[in-house]
Amino acid sequence: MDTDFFKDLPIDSLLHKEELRQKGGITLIASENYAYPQVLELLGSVFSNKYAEGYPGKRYYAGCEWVDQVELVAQARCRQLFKGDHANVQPHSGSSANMAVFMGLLSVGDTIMGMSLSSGGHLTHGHGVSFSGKLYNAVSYSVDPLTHLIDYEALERLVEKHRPHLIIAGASSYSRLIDFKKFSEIARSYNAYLLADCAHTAGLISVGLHPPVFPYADCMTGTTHKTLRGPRGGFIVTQKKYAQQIDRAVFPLIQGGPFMNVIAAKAVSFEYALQDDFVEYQQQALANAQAMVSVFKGCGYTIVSDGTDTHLFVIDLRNKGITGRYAEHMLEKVGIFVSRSTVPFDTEKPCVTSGIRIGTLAITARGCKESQAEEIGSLIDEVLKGTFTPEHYAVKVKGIVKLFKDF
Ligand code: DSN
Repeated sequence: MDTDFFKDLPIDSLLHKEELRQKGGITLIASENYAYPQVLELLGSVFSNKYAEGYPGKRYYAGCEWVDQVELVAQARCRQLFKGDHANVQPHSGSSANMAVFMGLLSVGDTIMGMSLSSGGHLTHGHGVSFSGKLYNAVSYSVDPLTHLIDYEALERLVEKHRPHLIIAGASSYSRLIDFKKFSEIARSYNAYLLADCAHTAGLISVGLHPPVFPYADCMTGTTHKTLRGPRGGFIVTQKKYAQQIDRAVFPLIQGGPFMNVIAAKAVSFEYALQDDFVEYQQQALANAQAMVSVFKGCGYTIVSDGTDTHLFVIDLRNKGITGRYAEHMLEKVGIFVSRSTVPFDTEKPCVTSGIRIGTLAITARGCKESQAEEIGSLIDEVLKGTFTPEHYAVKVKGIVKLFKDF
């Protein structure tokens, strides 16, 4: 086959359609963002061709001179960003980063304690369908039933009862700040490790809009494709004393060859996050989320925890008589993309749910300010009321998107 002229027509056409979908719609999926152009370029670069099992200076392949330097730069920037002693930038995802921490610090069968899925936790925080619930004895803590906030006293009572070896502080759909200092005081009192899962909050933490992880946690995990606008991937930052255990857990215990193209792209996203103006992007994402929350409250929606301190929030739709799955579907039909989400103590199945999670990272990357965020909030309310046809609302979506920056 002549690779110069080969064009895979079905895939090429799907790529084109996906690009149109992303450009023509309003993405409010809290875990998605538009990667920087340099990130996309590096993902398709020759770094993708290189095998580099091992770590800089200790590889199992020849020809790693340049990728070694790439990884060292990525590690240094990651350490600087989160003020930790040691960084591992090889995890393929946030889930693998969490797995490496468990495998590095614990023995199979040990007790872990994380936030329950319906309160906002992640599958890897001990859910029964994930390795975390299958290999470890998982106990969950929930948020307070009235405030939907973490109740640190209740958490401590649970820790006292179950004596976990590791506590996870962090979430996928908890919209409030997490007090890592308080978590660490509890963890220290009961001789437990503290893992801060900052998959969603990494960018906010890096600019000081969220309380810091270090020196409180033993390990921090994160992802680069959400607040950091980098490639799809994970990373771990640890205190020095765990460096070797964590590195060995990532490779060779759970992963093989690192994705050097992704690591190069991670390095670029870390560098962007180290720039002075990165704080403005994070502040705008936060302001947009808060502006939308005000609109939804004005339209009679219930917001889990009554607001947000981050780029995301969850709407409890039970008083509107619709499920999260229905809302997600109605919005998708008009070109607005959100994800259904459980709400605290949800009685619906995780595939149905009683809520939707909304995040403002992607619209902020496209230049959206508070007034547009409010307009989008009002439009979502109209779509969910369903007075007019989806076509009617799709035209309104196009009108909003026309004012967005390209990406
Ligand atoms: N699935 C991601 C999210 O949507 O939050 C977390 O891994």
